[in-house]
Amino acid sequence: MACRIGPHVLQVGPSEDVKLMEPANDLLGTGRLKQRLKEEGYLYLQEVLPLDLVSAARKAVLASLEDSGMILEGTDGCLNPETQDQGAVPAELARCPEMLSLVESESLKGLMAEALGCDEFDGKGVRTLDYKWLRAVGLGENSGFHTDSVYLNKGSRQGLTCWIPLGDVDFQMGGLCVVGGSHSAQSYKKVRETYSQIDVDTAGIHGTGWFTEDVREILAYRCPLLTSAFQLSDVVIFRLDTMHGSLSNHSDPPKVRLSCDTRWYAADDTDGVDPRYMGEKPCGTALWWVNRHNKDLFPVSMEEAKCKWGVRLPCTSAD
Ligand SMILES: O=C(O)CCC(=O)C(=O)O
Repeated sequence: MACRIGPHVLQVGPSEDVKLMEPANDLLGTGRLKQRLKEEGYLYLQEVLPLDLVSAARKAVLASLEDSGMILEGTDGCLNPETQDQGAVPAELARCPEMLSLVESESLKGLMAEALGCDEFDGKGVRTLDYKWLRAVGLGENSGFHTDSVYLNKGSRQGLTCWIPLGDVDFQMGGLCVVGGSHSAQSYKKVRETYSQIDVDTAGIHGTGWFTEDVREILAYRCPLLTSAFQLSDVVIFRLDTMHGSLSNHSDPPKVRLSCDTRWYAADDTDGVDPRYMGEKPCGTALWWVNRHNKDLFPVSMEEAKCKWGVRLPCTSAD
């Protein structure tokens, strides 16, 4: 079995560079999810969301993308080859009624309360950011490797991301890929102490905020890349300091990969949540986002920053 990350083809298997995520369903209801997160940096939970809610959210998003011309009508997500900007989704779509019914559902709140180690596994124990990161990933696209802390650094560091595939996502379509143990491995210590502490708004670094798009650089840290073929109603929950990215979408025929990243905190976390993502129309890191390639405002490159931090591996020299 093979997958792609950028230009690189990688094999998936127990003794390959990319391995399969270990489901944690056996721990549900035992009060041990938080401990597993601490040990592994992620939780893969299969078929835990109500199917009707995920299907309705997928349907609503697809209908909107059909209207916008990104998707061909009646094809369950086949990309329109004539659309240039394949990944663009309007921010409001992430908060349409069908999406909110899913991403703010009681079942998801209960799950996140359990993952955060709240006393009661219900919605009262948790807070979620109002902003939702809905992704429509087009052909050839993927997310580079990063920790979510760099985008969420103005709130508690104990928050969690819950990644929700809005549809089945196989290795060709390319889903989430976490770097197992990156939240605690010695090899990532310096990265955690430097890169993961920045805030993209204020770090002065141009580009995407991704640590690297080059999977070879990640492999050099000797932590396993973990992914799965995901199914509608699965989730992956991970820490703000867990390095992750995604496999490239090389589906054939080309289909959109839909997913939504949601962020969660314990309601009694006194460090609070990042205020940039709260409210009716949260600005998030929009100021950085629109100017992120402006080198007058953000003069430093990620490669220069990595050299300064002493985390640039010899194998990543220009080639
Ligand atoms: O879905 C992706 O491509 C990346 C997801 C991600 O970066 C996240 O959930 O924080």
